[in-house]
Amino acid sequence: MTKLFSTKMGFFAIAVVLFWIKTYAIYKIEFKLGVSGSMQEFLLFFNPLSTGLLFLGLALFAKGKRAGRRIIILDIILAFILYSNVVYYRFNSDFITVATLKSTDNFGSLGGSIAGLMASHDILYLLDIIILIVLYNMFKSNWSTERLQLRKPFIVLAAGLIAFGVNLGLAEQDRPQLLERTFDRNYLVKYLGAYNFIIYDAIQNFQTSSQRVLADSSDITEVENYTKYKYAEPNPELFGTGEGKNIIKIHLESFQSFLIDYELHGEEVTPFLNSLVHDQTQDYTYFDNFFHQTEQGKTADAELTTDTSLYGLPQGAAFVTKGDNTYQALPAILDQRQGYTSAVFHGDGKSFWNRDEVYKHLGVNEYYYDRFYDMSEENVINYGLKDKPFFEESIELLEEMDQPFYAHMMTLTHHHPFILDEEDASLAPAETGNGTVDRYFQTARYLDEALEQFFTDLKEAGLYEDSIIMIYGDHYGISQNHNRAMEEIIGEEITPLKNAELQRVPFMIRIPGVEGQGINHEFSSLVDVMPTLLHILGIDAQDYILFGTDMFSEDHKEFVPFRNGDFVTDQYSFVNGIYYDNATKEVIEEPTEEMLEMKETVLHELELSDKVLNGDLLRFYTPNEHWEPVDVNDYFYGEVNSLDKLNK
Ligand code: GP9
Ligand code: MN
Repeated sequence: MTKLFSTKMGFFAIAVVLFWIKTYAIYKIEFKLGVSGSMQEFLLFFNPLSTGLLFLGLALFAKGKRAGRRIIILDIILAFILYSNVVYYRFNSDFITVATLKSTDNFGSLGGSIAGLMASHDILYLLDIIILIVLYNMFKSNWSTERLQLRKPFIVLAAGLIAFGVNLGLAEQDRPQLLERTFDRNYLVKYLGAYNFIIYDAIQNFQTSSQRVLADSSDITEVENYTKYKYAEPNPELFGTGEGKNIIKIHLESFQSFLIDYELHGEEVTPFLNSLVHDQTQDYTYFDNFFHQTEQGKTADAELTTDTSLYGLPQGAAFVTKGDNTYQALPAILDQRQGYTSAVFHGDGKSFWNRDEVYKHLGVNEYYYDRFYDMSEENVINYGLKDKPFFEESIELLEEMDQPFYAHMMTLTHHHPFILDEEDASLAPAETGNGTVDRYFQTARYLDEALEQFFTDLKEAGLYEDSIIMIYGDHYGISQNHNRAMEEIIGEEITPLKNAELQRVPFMIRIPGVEGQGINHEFSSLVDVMPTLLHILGIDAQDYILFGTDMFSEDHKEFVPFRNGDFVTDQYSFVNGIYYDNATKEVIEEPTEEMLEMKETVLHELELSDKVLNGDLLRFYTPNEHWEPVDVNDYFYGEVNSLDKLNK
């Protein structure tokens, strides 16, 4: 033993092992990372190793005893960083990011109670450093004053890089596109570790800031000219009909329109939703040519687009990479113009898709996430809370809200890989032999049942009759990887055009006191939701930078850009560089001038939307005299605080 400690490399090895054990212990004790499966468990254990080798290894370049001292100093710095996260997490259930450091309120909200967040057992987190200091003092006299042979520190760093490479490779295998799409800070920490997350976050922040710095106030003019030109006048019959009404916006996870009226084993899959579509007495208008436009940000893109009428980005989720931007979103506008209180309800962790940060920028007043719900084992499946308990428990929260409210209910169970507990399945799976596709119908049925119950509860609570009810599907659930099975389901070959057609998601709306139109065939999309709703509430959409247009307007523009530049119109579609006739499904060999122009318009529109997000251009724009920039310090999402408010 003495011999081992007495060498510098021995001391270094002990420092790495202690660092490794401590970091892993802190992960297990302090953070709720949602680790499931042996691979994730292994990666959680494995990920501190590369950090230990790479960072502590830097000290090995120093001469003599100094190397030992540097190991200790670096270890203290790493410990300080991790411990700051521990304290922050105890209050915020989230990790520190550059964005949170920039917004002082995140620390202000600790209310000087950092000391209160420290626990007596925390002293144990210093144990490794104390051990190192003791060992250093015992053995430093044995160390030569020379530098190590240069090869040794390089070998250590190379080993650190290899460990990191293996870590990243396995993480990407378990969670493809982890770095590209980000998902959740919890995921990055779980897979790559708290330290690598900091580096990742810093790089991402740097990229975002540099794009932002290059933009200036003249850039918004081009965008404003375009959106003002595209703007569609409100439909006078509907303008203002919903003013001051509560709005209940229901997000149907992964729900594609082909499910509507689909029959499996001779049964309707979603009888309740079908009844809203077909029963004229229920006063719904169902848009059967409505499309999603999401990309990698999936749910987050759908949320962004419906609340801001901007497109998601071609890569990553704007909710994450542009979470710190200025937005002029529905929740803030409705609050400022008509005194609405907004809330999002979702049975998943609060930081997924960076919601706990970006919602502040959208002006969301209340955010009810997993901690507000009973997350006991029988209530949870897949990503989080099952839809039935989700809706059941949300009613109580809804009843307590100040009115008028804008409530966004986000379902979750009908999400890939579409799993249900046996007792929740009331429909047998399909029989294509492709598990994902076969189960898709079962979770859709479960969602349909949950929704039906929710409507009954809303009626009982007196919240249904006089509320605007808006229902939309966020994006596809069945990707092109399942084309073979899907062909069996729809009884048709899935051509590129058919695949574009399958990107239809439902959109339906009921305005109290206004007769529903039944089925409306207008070609429309997520980007149109915000201007439509603004007009229903009697707020002219013209002042705002919105890429969509009012779906009820005579001038509504019937083209739907997809995020990759493809698009569909009411007459023809452009997919993978080819124009198709919607009616005949034939390729259009010689596209007209108008068709070619439409392609340019779509690309231009997407480019302008990207400019808004990348340059954070809305910070330069004042829509009208009603607009007050959102101050993120006015918003706080936490169990304690919000429950207190509720109790009051
Ligand atoms: C996660 C949930 C699903 O909270 O909203 O997101 P998705 O994977 O659909 O983007
Ligand atoms: Mn989704």
